[in-house]
Amino acid sequence: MPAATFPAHAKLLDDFAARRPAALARAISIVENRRDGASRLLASLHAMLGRGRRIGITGPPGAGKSTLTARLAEHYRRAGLTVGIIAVDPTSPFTGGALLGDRIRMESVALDDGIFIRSMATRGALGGLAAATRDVCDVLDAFGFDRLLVETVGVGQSELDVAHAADTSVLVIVPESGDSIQTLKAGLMEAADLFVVNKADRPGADRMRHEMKLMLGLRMGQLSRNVPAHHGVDLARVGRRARAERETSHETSAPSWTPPVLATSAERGEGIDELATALDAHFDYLEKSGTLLTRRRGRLRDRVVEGVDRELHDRIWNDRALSAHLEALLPDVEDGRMTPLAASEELIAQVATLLSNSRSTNTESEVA
Ligand SMILES: Nc1nc2c(ncn2[C@@H]2O[C@H](COP(=O)(O)OP(=O)(O)OP(=O)(O)O)[C@@H](O)[C@H]2O)c(=O)[nH]1
Ligand SMILES: [Mg+2]
Repeated sequence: MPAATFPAHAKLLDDFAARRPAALARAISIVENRRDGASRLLASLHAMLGRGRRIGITGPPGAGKSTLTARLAEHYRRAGLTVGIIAVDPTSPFTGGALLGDRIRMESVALDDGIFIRSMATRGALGGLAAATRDVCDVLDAFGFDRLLVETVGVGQSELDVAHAADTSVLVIVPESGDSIQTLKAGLMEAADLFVVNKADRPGADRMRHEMKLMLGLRMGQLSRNVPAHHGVDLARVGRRARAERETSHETSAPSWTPPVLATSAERGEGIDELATALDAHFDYLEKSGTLLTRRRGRLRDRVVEGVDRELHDRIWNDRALSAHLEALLPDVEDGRMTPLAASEELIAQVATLLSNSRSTNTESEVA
């Protein structure tokens, strides 16, 4: 089914195609706030996706993620690349930190339309933030940004979701992170492709880096057998990682990736070139190993499933007869004459009829 353009968006899409910054900002607002036509707007942009490299930058509060992101953005701008930045639920506002606050504005990059920055607040709904972030990322990608940097604070499930939406995930820690490293959500460690010990100008950075490598080796070492050494940026053998759930296994001749542990001092701008080189090397690995395709396909699969779940849920629970049936069954469930499961089954039997009758009645509504 071709995506019908929301009439009000015809001009917006023209302006967007002409790369007008105002159109970008408007498209993002529509998508982020799930305004009318948001799904169709995204659908119109779908064919333009896939150019931008998505880089997730996550880590504990105050680790210097924004500063690092700003430095990386500067690096990319110097290389002639455009950069879209999304800061998810920052504890300190993006503009308040070193980013774009002073330094970048000083260098008049703020007026540079090769950089776009958006801060996003946490959505109420579970999983909503990750979805909104991904959609805004799509808009930036469609607009043509070469690099998409997504900063998330914290080390919990929503960060994990955001990490999974990136091509490359960077976990930023600081020399003081010591104990908190032990409590990092296990999945976050496995989801990270690169580790950065920032604030390397502070004491303990080398030790932290060493411990990090050691821990990676422990966690991933046993998975490393028969995997050839990576020729890239990593200087140490820190063990191999498996992403069984995200990637297919490759023959031993396929390129492999050892997550490097880098050191940066974002404030001083040290280690940024090395980080950018490591990011390039990782993307190179993703392409050559076929992992980019499997990762992106996995993300698309998730979205299709999500769409089915949402659509089914809406169709079912928007049906008055079904809701009435549910209410009618409740007294029996209350009195113990019927189990909740039996009631569910009775409703499901009705859902089957409902779905076969309601086919194609929804083409005019918001279907992603
Ligand atoms: N010493 C030192 N301080 C740094 C470095 N990088 C950042 N900082 C400082 O650390 C503080 C936090 O930096 P941010 O970049 O805002 O950190 P963040 O991780 O984005 O913070 P949240 O988004 O609030 O979680 C600021 O005062 C920075 O100036 C560094 O390399 N060395
Ligand atoms: Mg920040």
